Amino acid sequence: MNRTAAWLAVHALEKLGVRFTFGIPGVHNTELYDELNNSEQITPILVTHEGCAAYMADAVSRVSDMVGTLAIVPAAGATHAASGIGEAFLAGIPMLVLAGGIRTDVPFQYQLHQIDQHAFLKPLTKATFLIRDHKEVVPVLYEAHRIATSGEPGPVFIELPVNLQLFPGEAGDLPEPPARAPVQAPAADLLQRAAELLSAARRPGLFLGWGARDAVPEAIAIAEHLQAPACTTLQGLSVFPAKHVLHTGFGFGPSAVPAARNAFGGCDALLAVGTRFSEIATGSFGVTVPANLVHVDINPKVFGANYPAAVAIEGDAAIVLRALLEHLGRKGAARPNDESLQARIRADKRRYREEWYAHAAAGRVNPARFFDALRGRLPDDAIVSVDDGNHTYLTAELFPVHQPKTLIVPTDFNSMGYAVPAAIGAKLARPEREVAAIVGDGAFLMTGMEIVTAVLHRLGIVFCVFHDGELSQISQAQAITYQRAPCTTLGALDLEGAAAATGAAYVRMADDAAIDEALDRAFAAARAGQPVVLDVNIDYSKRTAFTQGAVKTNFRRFPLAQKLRMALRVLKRKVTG
Ligand SMILES: Cc1ncc(C[n+]2csc(CCOP(=O)(O)OP(=O)(O)O)c2C)c(N)n1
Ligand SMILES: [Mg+2]
Repeated sequence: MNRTAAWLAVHALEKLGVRFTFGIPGVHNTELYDELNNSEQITPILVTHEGCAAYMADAVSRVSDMVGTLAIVPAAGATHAASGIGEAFLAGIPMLVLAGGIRTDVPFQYQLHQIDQHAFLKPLTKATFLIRDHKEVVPVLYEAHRIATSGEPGPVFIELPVNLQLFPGEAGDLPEPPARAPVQAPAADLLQRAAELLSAARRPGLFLGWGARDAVPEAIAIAEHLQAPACTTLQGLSVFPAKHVLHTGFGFGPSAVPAARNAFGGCDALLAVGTRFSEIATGSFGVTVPANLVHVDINPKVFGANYPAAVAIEGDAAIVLRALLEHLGRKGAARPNDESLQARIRADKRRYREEWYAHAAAGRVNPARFFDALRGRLPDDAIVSVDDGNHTYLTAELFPVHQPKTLIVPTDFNSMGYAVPAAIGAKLARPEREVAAIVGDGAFLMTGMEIVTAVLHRLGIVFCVFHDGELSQISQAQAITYQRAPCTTLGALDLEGAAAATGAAYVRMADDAAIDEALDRAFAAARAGQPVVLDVNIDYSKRTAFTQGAVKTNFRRFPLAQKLRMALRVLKRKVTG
């Protein structure tokens, strides 16, 4: 079959179930865009910046069964997209990054956009491919998709030289996408040992990451069987329903919310699923992990990386947990309802909220009241994207999440600018769902103009901008450590102007009294297909449990001489200003 590589690539993407690509055309991929434009299945979405394209693609993968796909120009497109590719890489999110490539059929150097894209993207991707021949296009895209979606998922980069896109060539017979390889069953002896450890424990607990997102019923069944409290990582906030009596919240060490801190106090066996015990998940490695750690993950490299596991089980979370539940059942009946544990969790949660309500700052929006009202307006299956900053931890601690994959958040790569484009990607992938973004004003300045894309496609999303005038997550830590906060005060941001500039509606929420009416107006507009900038005059004067815990944990780990030096600096500055 004689075809251009542009045609072949679109054919393969269609076969792989892709419905959207994200990016910006340029001379190295206009041929590809012409074929995308011909496709009945795929809509190419034009973005304002390729970083946003990557965040959108990431969100598509996180909230649906599709694999988020980029169609970008080489070099400048790839470097712009790199933040979103890196986010997906460290978060285990599948992505296809399809970039044009310089001509391979001419002898010239210093071509436009000529860099070694593979060297650049190697540390941010699971694999990179340079297509050399028309025959390779379809099989390479299938292989890229297989790699992106198998094991711990991640981004895969494919460079499609422009000459192959422009000129037809012999492609041979086109294959169908290969069937997925069957997932290995976990070893029975490991399951047996894990079941022994967990059922013998006095106070077992569950720690769940994003890797457990497709194993929620199994995780619930195990928590109930053992009457074990269940906490989550930040990325995994949605993998255990906050409504459940055994749900304790984000984290379990000194940086965790009180319900989790107390419930995991004497934890003597931990079942950790789909988490790598990375820095944020562990509150800067401040957690105390019991020797009896049962660690389940699809990526064996994570075992023992930070905390030794008594039993490490490699495999798909749902399959392993299903089998583990069976082994637990053989060890004995489910434990009776632990009323006192459940009552303590309930009381701790209530007290923590009351602490937040009590911290009232006149003329500002109380974060707990804001999240109460937001949760009250959103159905459980609504999707919320979050950015990176103080608002992230407020969301983690105060916004209950009830269904898997309904809260998406940048975590280990920790890229500001995620929430606005991610909400757009999520709404495109799941138009039937309500979608909101929680974004700091600093992060909004990075990618907020992408709202023009939401307006263009009539995507009714409420972008809740926590407008405090600062890069608060950093300025709070600076205030503690340095008694001053250089370079974290933002210039004045006119959000009404930003809304007008992008074509979004604008709603201001000045204080607690305005919460209900502002949310009603914002969601009414969004339900009619109108993107909305919700300007939240948020009160940031109370610190989250996470920020307090993480600052303390890091400080404690400094060498004594450095602790003294820093403490003296703080004292001196307190006196001299
Ligand atoms: C791309 C990038 N640059 C810098 C940082 C460091 N950083 C982490 S949180 C934060 C503050 C974010 O400010 P804002 O968006 O206003 O959110 P707030 O903390 O005020 O809620 C910064 C600067 C980062 N994570 N990512
Ligand atoms: Mg801010």
